[in-house]
Amino acid sequence: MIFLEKTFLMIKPDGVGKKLVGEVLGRIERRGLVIEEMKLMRLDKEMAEEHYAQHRDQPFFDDLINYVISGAVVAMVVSGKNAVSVIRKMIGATNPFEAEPGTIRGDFALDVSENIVHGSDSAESAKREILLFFGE
Ligand code: D4T
Repeated sequence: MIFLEKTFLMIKPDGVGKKLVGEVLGRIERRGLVIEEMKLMRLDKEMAEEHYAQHRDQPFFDDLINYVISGAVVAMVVSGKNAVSVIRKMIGATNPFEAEPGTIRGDFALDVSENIVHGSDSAESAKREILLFFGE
């Protein structure tokens, strides 16, 4: 089934710090997806905890929050055919050791906590994350 859908993508502080914003945007555009909304911003602790609420009980939660508030991020809404799963495939596996070459993490990351980008894992997550970041 083909769904025309929206997803949320965030270039994390290490992606911005490594000057990979243009690289990530280029991949999204060349794939034929559309950047609907985008902003460079800094997350505060409250927003970061809300975004990662499902991981609240994980041992890596505090490190994850401190990392994601440590620098600027680029938040965006991306649309296109099956945008949620297409973006997840373009990002690659959470563990960069398992991310295939050709994926963003497979090409640019070697650390499970600092892994360049976040993409919504389902249409429901996308809706929640777009509401949190863009209020719509
Ligand atoms: P995000 O949500 O950032 O796109 O990553 P994933 O969707 O690919 O992975 P996730 O939700 O399972 O993990 C969220 C976030 O936590 C970091 N993390 C994860 C970590 O620091 N240590 C770990 O052991 C795991 C599993 C990385 C991504």
